[in-house]
Amino acid sequence: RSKLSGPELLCQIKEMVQIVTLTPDMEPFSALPWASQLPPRQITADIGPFKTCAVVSSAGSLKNSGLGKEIDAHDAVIRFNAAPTTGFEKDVGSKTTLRLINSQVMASEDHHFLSSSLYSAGILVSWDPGPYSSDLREWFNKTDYPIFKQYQRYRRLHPQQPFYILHPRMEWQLWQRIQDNMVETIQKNPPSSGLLGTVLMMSLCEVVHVYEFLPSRRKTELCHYYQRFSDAACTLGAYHPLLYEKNLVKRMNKGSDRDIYTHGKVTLPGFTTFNC
Ligand code: NCC
Repeated sequence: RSKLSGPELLCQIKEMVQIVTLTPDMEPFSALPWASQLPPRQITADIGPFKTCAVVSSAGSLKNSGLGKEIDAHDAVIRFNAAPTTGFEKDVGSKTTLRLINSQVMASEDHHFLSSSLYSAGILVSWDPGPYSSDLREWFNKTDYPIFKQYQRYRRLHPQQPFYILHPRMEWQLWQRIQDNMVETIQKNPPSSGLLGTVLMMSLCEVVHVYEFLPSRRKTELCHYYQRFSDAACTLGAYHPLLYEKNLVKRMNKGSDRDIYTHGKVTLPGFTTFNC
């Protein structure tokens, strides 16, 4: 199989990965009393389009980056899971337009998802590793973590905050792009929140700058910029096909290698800005 060029890869992702969020009319949710808590419209119909967007990975290499001002200068900023801004503004900025969270964060006791103010800024988007079939009924009967129970609780406590759930098909369509562009057979585990959020932003923005997903010269074994825990698997991946995700993003990068080295910065074009 021949290796696709950057533009070909961008087209594959644009055409083969659908950004879909759950809506109240979808089965089996439509039959459930809490379906009305789901946003009636697709996230892509409600939000944006934005001119410039920043994707802020949670990598330890953001520490001492001084990228805060540059990140905040974007029209929209997406952050992940429990990544804070308070106390880290100089390096990661303070603007949070969207926060993409995995279902583990919603369910685990130590994140205090229902009560922590960390989650009250911006628009929430959540996801849970669904079955490869992407069948909603099958997923509903066997989620990885209790995403729906926690969603209902959160919505009751914060009814005004927009909160979307990604259709699990997106995970697997994106996973398929990774697999089809790699020689090795990769594990059937969904892509990381970082890559899911990057593709989500490509559908909402004209230009997407991704920070410290491809590590800069500050590359470190420190897992997160906000924690003292070290593990190289955070950057290279264990459960998620992270190394392969990064390889793909590197190939799609429109910016310079210098930007990666100094800023950990990748530039990706929004889906509306190119034709296939
Ligand atoms: O660590 P996590 O991700 O929250 O990081 C968000 C995204 O930033 C990118 N990243 C992070 C650290 C690093 N050194 N390099 C990076 O490139 C990745 O793209 C990552 O997705 C997740 O993807 O949801 C993940 O979540 C954590 C964990 O569930 C949450 O942080 C909540 O504590 C997972 N860790 C564990 O399960 C122990 C992690 O594997 C993936």
